[in-house]
Amino acid sequence: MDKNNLKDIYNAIQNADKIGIAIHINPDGDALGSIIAMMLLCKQLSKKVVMYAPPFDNRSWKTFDGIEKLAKPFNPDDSIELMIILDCGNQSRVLDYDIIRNNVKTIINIDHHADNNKFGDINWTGPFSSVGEMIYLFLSEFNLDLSNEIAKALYISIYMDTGGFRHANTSADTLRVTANLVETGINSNKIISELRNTRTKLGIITLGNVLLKAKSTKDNKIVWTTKNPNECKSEIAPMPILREIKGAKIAIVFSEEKPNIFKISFRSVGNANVQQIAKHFGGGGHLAAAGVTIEGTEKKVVKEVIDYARKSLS
Ligand SMILES: [Mn+2]
Repeated sequence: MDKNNLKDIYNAIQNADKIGIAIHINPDGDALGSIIAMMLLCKQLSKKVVMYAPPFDNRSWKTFDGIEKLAKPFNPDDSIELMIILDCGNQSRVLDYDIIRNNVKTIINIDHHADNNKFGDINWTGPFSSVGEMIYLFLSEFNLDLSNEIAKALYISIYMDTGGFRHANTSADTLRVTANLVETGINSNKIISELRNTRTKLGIITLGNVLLKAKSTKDNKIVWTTKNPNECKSEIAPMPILREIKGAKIAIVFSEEKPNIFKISFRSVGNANVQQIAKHFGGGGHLAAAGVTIEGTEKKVVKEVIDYARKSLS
């Protein structure tokens, strides 16, 4: 780990009076946990902080209740000197990036996506499980206080981005960091329960319908399913179940969010590189988790993507 970047980040924070923190569009658990932890850290250092998040639906993030009111889209009138952008592999992930760039002197990019393009003035990127894990390392490097609130936010970051410590990005270091978080006295069992036990009966039925549509290649190495626009409105996640099909190397969910607009999620089970598949179609992400949005009929989109995924495995 290059500790120079950490020192640069720490100094930039210390030298700024008013700091903005931004996360990606459609924020996930890592983005939300990270922004809260970073906000609390900056406050510890007596900074004025403004959180920026694109408008998002907080239904799946009850545990972050209120953040959608605290965080707002960027406003140049806020006179931010330093913007810390979390969990974004490139500028297109950041709402109003160009306006931010034109109005903020220094941009810090803290991220763990393998394809991060180092868009910041100061960049700290690397193969960490989550930005939450990175913020923990930052905090411990400068002996900042690990409050229960910060520990809880970081725990959620790591838990969500490692799929509950199941994905290949769960390193020994990740678990050591997590152990330190749990040691603060946070109730990890309760946190997990709040995160996971949130299904509705209708959600379960919709999930069942989506799973009924599951298909696979003959060898089961590629498995996929589709969600129609109506099913996309329901908060269901077929991926974790789909990827558990025995022999699966790549799992794909085609979500038709609007007619003929497919948001496609790829997950690798093992060492298949799905980032490269997403990239081929103009998307991006991690080696093991990537995505892209494509326009076209279901038949055409599914065929093109599955054909290419098949080629990538051969
Ligand atoms: Mn992340």
